[in-house]
Amino acid sequence: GKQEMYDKLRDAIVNQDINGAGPLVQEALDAGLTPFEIINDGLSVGMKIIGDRFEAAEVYLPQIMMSAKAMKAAMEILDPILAEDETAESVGTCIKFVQEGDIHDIGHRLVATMLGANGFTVIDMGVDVPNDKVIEEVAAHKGEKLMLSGSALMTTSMLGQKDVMRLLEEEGLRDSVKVMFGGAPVTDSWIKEIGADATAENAAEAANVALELM
Ligand code: HCB
Repeated sequence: GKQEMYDKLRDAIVNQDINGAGPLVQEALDAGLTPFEIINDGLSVGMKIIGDRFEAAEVYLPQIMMSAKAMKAAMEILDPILAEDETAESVGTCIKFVQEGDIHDIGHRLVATMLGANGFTVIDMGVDVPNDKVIEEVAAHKGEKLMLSGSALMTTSMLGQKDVMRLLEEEGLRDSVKVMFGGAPVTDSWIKEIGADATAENAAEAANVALELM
């Protein structure tokens, strides 16, 4: 059944099955699972487990990197399918980036994929993006239905989010854009403190929150 397939997908990430992840995703699609189910109930569960094990010092960086590669291989199958699903009419533009000093891009990519699949036109600025570049991009899209989604996975890089908010105010851009920040260290109280609009626990929730904000 479905749960069995979810477990296999989860294990492909946990067990760093770089060669097997892609074919397994194809098998899941052929069995009728949706890309959303594959990501939310399978792959992401595996990534969460590997993250927790890393924090408990049960696995080390090389293993994490292999899990990340397996995740990438899986998403290479899903990304084009999710892109096809995009509705003709865009619900808004989303500028998506990872904070300067931070190269963690797995969650960032998942959120970008989900937003794209939910009708957003996503501008993916990638990782390690300096704040002045982010502000420039926001300014370039002023007047559009606009959303900014930033990720930070480290407590250090998260501090840069506060600066983004300050710069938006200074440049008179705050009212032109909705701001959603995420990443493991980001909390509701942090969002309140820096004056952003929202956060989300995972990619599926991020899409819902983003749609509500628009
Ligand atoms: Co990295 N790393 N890492 N790492 N890494 C973390 C983040 C630590 C927490 C692990 C730890 O030490 N406990 C830690 C940060 C400590 C801290 O500051 N509190 C850390 C560190 C320190 C480092 C290095 C410095 C190396 C080291 O340990 N010495 C180095 C940093 C390099 C740099 O950025 N300059 C480093 C490197 C790596 C890699 C390369 C091995 C690998 C990244 C591979 C890649 O991304 N391509 C990696 C990984 C994988 C992790 C952990 C294990 C998992 C992160 C992850 O991918 N999670 C992580 C531990 C952890 O987080 N538990 C560890 C899975 C995704 C799906 O979740 O939270 O990213 P997510 O995203 C979610 C969610 O947050 C939300 O939706 C996403 C999808 O569901 N979301 C948003 C995310 N962005 C959003 C934006 C929105 O608008 C809304 C929602």
